[in-house]
This record gives sequence, C-alpha cells and structure tokens, in this order.
Amino acid sequence: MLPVIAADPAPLTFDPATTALVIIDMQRDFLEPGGFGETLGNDVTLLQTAVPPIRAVLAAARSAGLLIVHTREGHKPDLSDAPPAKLERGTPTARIGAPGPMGRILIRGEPGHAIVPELAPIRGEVVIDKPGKGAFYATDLGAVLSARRIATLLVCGVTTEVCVHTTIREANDRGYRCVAIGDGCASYRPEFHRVGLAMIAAQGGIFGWVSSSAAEVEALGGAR
Ligand code: C5J
Repeated sequence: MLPVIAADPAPLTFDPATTALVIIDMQRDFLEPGGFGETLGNDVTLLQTAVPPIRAVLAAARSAGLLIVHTREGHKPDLSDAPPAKLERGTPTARIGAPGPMGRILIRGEPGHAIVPELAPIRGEVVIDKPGKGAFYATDLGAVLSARRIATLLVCGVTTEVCVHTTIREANDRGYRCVAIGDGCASYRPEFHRVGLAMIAAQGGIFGWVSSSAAEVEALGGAR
C-alpha cells in the first residue's frame, strides 16, 4: 500500500519511487551573518528554525531512497547571468558580487554560496545551481525530474515566500504535486511565512499541500 502524508487541505497518497525531496537554498549566504540575506537588512537567525526539521526529513528521505535535490541561488563570477534589475535593486550594505566575510556575495564557488554543513549534500544527490528565485528557471531541474519520472515534490527551504514559493508555483504549473514542509521553511518575515504557506493550501490546494516534518517523517518511515 502506498504511504499517505497528513497535509492541508487533505491527506496525500504518494509513491516514493516518483517522489523527490527538494531543499531550496539552505546556503550560508542566507542563513549566516555576513551573507546576502544580511546585506539586505535581515535578521538571518530567523532562518535557523528550518534546519532541524529539514535534517529530520532529509534523513528519512535518504533511508526511503527518495531522489534528493538541493538548490543554490547564486551567480557566475563574471555576473553574466545576473540581470541588472537584480544587481541594482535596493540599498544593500554590499551588492551581489561585492566582497564579504564569506567571499563575494551570492557568487558560485564562494564560501557563502555553500549549503550549511548540517544539510550538506552527499554523493548521488542532485545539486541545482540557479540564477533566479524559481528552481526551474534557467536550470536542468525539469529534465532531471522527467528522467526519474518524478510526479510529487516535497519542498522545503528558504525563504518561504520567495524561492520556495516561486519554485512551487513553477512546479505546480508543470503538473507536479507539491507538498510544502511547513516547519522546514522559514522567512525573515514570520508573517510572510505564515501567509505564504496559507496561500499554497487555500482554495482546495491552489498550489499544492502543506504538511510538517513530523508528518513527512512518519509517512516516509512507512515507505521503507
Ligand atoms: C531570496 C531565496 N530571498 N532563496 N532568495 O532572495 O528565497
């Protein structure tokens, strides 16, 4: 019998063979002082709440043999994939590409671009580098998922209303069933986190489902 995840607006039956865990942008640049998130004036400690729940789901997903995808937002060192509209926006303390305590801000290969050590990818897991907010834009994520016949995405990471939301919207339009892991997502703005999750499950699940790490771990435990 296929496992079922307790979720809002309704329980969801899923096939582990066609389900992927997608972990969005759990990078030092967003979670640690001195990175991109802090240059924008954010309290980066707020994102730490997502780490233990993601760790728990990641361990369960690894045991259950799910496809695991990690994404990283960032740009090429020459900034050729960073549109001026993104580079020039706002009044950060340091712009994308400028030097910082973790290397150049939001640049691939720099220490700040790395995934936090607690959630570091292991051999065989997919790492998608993306220049935008959505994980499908200008990446081969769609091809990776098609090759594995993936139909359901368990999505977590940061930030809820920006890269997690954009990715779920992109995936929903592409026909994937998306389950946001509520406590495995976080935002610099707690109200945006709360409303962002509510928007996903509203109207009968207009973008997908919202679940929790405990519910996912339980469902994945039954999938082994
Ligand atoms: C942002 C992201 N917030 N990963 N990126 O700029 O959500």
